[in-house]
Amino acid sequence: MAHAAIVGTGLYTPENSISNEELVSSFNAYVDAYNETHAEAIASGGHVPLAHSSPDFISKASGIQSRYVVNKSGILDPQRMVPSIPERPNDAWSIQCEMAVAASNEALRQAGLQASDIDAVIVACSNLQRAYPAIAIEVQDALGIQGFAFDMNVACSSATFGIAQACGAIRDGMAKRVLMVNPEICSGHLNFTDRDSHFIFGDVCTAVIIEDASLRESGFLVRDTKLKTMFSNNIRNNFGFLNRTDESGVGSRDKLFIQEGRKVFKEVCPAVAQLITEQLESNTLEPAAIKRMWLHQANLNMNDLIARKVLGRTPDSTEAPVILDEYANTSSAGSVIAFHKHNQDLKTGDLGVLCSFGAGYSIGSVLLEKR
Ligand code: CO8
Repeated sequence: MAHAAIVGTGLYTPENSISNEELVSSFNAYVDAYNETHAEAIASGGHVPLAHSSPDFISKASGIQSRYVVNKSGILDPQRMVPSIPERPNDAWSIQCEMAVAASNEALRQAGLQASDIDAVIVACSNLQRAYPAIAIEVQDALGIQGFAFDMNVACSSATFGIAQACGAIRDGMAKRVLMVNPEICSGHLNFTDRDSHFIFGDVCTAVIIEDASLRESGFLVRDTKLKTMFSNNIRNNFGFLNRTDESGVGSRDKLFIQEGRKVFKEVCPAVAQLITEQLESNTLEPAAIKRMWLHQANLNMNDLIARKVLGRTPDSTEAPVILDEYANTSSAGSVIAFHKHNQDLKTGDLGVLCSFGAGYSIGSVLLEKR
């Protein structure tokens, strides 16, 4: 059976970045306007006043300093608080396709491949802009790729689960090379008027090319993949095609991202550390054998805790690189950005773990060996 290797990665970063200060300033203007509009109801106890957000809280609680977004003006307009992304005609590339093509072209260049060398495309991300036709089939067409394509969604774990599916397709002989892309437009599903979560997410796209390992000696061999899911309502998004069929007036907030952040933190960290530890044990590896952990980028304190639990000591910044300070949580793309930016110094035989975790709950861990 064929083994698979990662032979190229690509990253598309939107031009616009929003600092914590900019985000909080527009949020607080929204809060002031809301409280003024509802002053009478607030005074009579009929309305709870909204509280200001704070850049200090955001950086301390999450490690996030800024985020890239597809559209900045709509998010920062206190009257709007929603990105402005005009719908495109059906004969134009969708925005997710456009981001995917940009990231994929970099991955193809890095791998020294042409689009015609790819046999399958997987678009794996937490928010797909339409039900069908699949964004992956649009990307396949835009790049001129033969073979087959499909979309999949495992929220923050979409990329690691996507890599596992690509490895499976290669092992089964369905493809020699798979392009796996993560166009994440998290700002479209984020409630920018919600103090608890308005700072969490950013937009980006990553691409990974997974190839039959017998085709070259370089890249990162996929030594093992381990996937796990456990049902939880603590991270949830109820947006869907049945929304229009309910006329009971259930609040629109519920149709965006919601979470119990504290519970997520408490429940997910030990589960991730356990899964990675089990993966190392089943591969007869000591934690000390791991040179790098490219972890999901949701929260700096979470990553510190997971890395400490796995390694049994505090990791240095090169062992568990951080990109969420600049990018925020980009859902499935986060660990791939960390991998893309921080793998060039590894030497032949070095081992690393690419690991994601998030809604579901879902956890995906890919054990990689530099060739
Ligand atoms: N400014 C100032 N104060 C604030 C703010 C704010 N913005 N927000 C909350 N506070 C206050 C609270 O009111 C609270 O005050 P008090 O103690 O007086 O009650 C205090 O700060 C502490 O609040 P929390 O307990 O909520 O704060 P935490 O320390 O827990 O930090 C975090 C909040 C950062 C959210 C943290 O809990 C966390 O990161 N948890 C893990 C979250 C996580 O990893 N989630 C993964 C979700 S992503 C995923 O799976 C993919 C989803 C698909 C993407 C969808 C795109 C939109």
